Amino acid sequence: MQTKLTNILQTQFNKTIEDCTNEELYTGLLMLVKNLSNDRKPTSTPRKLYYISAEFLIGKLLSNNLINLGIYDEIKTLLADNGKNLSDIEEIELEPSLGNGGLGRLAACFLDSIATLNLSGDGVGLNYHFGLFKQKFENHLQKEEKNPWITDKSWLNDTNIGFDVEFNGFTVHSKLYDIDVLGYQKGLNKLHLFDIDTIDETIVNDGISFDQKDIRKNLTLFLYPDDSTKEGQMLRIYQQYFMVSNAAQLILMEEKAKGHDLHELYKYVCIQINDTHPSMVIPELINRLVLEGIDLHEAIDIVSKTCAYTNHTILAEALEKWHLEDLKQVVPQLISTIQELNAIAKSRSDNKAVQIIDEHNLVHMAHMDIHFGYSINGVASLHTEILKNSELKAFYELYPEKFNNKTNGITFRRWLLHCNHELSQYITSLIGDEYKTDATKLKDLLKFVDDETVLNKLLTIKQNRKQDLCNYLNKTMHLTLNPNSIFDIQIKRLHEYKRQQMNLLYIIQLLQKIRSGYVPSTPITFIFGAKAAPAYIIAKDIIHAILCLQDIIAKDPVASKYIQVVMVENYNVTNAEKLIPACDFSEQISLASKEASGTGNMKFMLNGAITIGTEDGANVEIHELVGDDNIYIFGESSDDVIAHYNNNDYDAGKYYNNDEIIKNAVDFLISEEMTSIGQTENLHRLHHELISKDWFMSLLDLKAYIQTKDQAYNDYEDRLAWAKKSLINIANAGYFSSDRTIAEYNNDIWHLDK
Ligand code: 6GP
Repeated sequence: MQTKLTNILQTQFNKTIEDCTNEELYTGLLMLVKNLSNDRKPTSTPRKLYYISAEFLIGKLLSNNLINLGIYDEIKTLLADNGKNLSDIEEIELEPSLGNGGLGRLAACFLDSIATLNLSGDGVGLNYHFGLFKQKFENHLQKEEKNPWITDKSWLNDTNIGFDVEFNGFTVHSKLYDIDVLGYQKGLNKLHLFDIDTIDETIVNDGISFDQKDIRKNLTLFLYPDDSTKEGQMLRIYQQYFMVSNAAQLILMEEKAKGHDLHELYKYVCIQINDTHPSMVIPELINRLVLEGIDLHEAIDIVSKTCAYTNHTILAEALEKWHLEDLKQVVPQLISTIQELNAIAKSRSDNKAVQIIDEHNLVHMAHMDIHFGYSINGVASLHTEILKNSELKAFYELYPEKFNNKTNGITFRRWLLHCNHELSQYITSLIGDEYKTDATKLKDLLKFVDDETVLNKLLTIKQNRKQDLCNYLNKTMHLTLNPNSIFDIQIKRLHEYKRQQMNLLYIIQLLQKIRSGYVPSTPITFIFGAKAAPAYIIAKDIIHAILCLQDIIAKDPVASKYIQVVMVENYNVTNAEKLIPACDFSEQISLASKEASGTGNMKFMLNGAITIGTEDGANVEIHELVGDDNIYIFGESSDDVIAHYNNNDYDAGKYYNNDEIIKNAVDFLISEEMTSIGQTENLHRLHHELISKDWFMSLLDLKAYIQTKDQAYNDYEDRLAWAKKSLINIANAGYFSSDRTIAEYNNDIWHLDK
């Protein structure tokens, strides 16, 4: 490798490693990786998967590519020998923010595992120039800015591929950029990101606002532009159609090049529809097959045997429904096909719950996927059960054989090998490195469950990561944290169902307790990281309240000795990689039934944090794996919660009025102390929301949450007992490898290798 790298640097910059700047070294390493991936054999299986997704939250790629090529240690040492530091070089790379959260990060983990299992499967998505947005805090409020990431030298490879995509009255020509997806030790697939040349980055003026009308200029500027307005919604339809029309054309182009008979497309191709954003691929592909001379009903049959759908949420607002009229305005060519699909659906069932076009002329995208796809899966066992028994019950009755569960997973390359080298090396020293390709081998760690040397070493490693995090936050955000405090972390998108507000209320009641004389045994640092959707008002109010509380506690001479609140700015994959290994307490406190799976919970567990959570999503499976003693579970069950919704009997006011602790904590939001540094309007709105509506029932579980947390902090004091819990969590995390998840997708849905 040394010669390869020095040659590149010599030709590019006429410099040695030692003389290069970090920027030059980054460029050199980028070129080295691209050369090595050119030498790798592209993955090939009899069938090929196209994973279409509006989001791919890939994170920085340099280190992961070095790991997957097996040259990470060598390069790190080589650089160190020349006075250079690989982590400084990593900082040069900009993180693309091509996703919101779980769904997008999952897609990225999946691509890594698909390649690693040597399965042929490419991602298809869009090349958003400014991603989601960059979050800034100003006056305790979230501000959004554009988040440019495309630089001259990047992982994007130009291709000469492009397609005409037709909209109502005009046509755009796409341009495809590819990113190589390198599997661990073997495997090479592609992430295809479509764009158009006519995008005008200069039309973005204030923050993330721009003129939404000229599609040619704005189509791929941002991921999910604000859809609280009509124009925003229309733009989203344009984006979705652009994505799937390109996908369909790419698939047909590749299939024809391979000489396959399009009548048998389903034998060679499988399309995974990642939530409903790509659902229009169904009518689009049908139309294109018809253009190829295939009869409409045969085309429908072919596509139905090719497409499979994954559902990632039961939140009604996320189950997309587009007005037929709006679709007609953007893509009139799909309308008659959608109407035909609707007619077929009606002929299969007269149950209103399963129709595609409802009486308000809304097109239910998920319904189209279920009728005209051959598989539908949820992402954790509880979630799949809820789909079958309540949300999609009518569909389950119609097509029981289509439903299956695929519990999510994470790639251990990024979430252990890369983000916690010391832990991964230590595990290797204990059980060998088979766990890197067969994660279930982590179970061998259980042999050491009573070994004090091992337990102490785990505590030391955790302490080292906490120190690393302190250094990182100090350097990047000028925050000062106490490395000897408990790190209690909640990082995820901001949403009321995830209940950051309940965590906030816990901290407030603790502050009030400290003010009346209570002294915690060990100081606690409460860390949050979360972006709120720009148009989601209450979510932004919650961020505002957290930031105000952060200030109030920091200024309190007594409380600040024991507690600190830190809200990390611009939470993203890069800082998740620093936060997760440093965590003691992983907050997974969604209202039971609402979190489809969660994947952060798995990353924390793998890095030895202990979960405090509700019986929701994959927490249920974590609980089963580690047992009652190694997780803190609290709160009402999903059945009870679903019953509250059905009976409409949850009354937040009752909880507020009947409990002093709850009342005092909630009222603190509108106290003089808060409103003197924060915005009265926002704080009152949040207060009012909590006591009069509280749609996601944070007051319901607050008391149980307080009790459980207090118990957990108490248990933390016995350091060896805590380390044992930590070891048991790591040892049982193997199930959550995305290699396992992908093997299941392949065995049950894709069948790529046969
Ligand atoms: C998320 C779910 O909220 C999360 O529970 C799950 O782990 C993740 O998907 C991956 O399956 N959903 C989304 O991010 C989303 O946008 C439409 O759903």
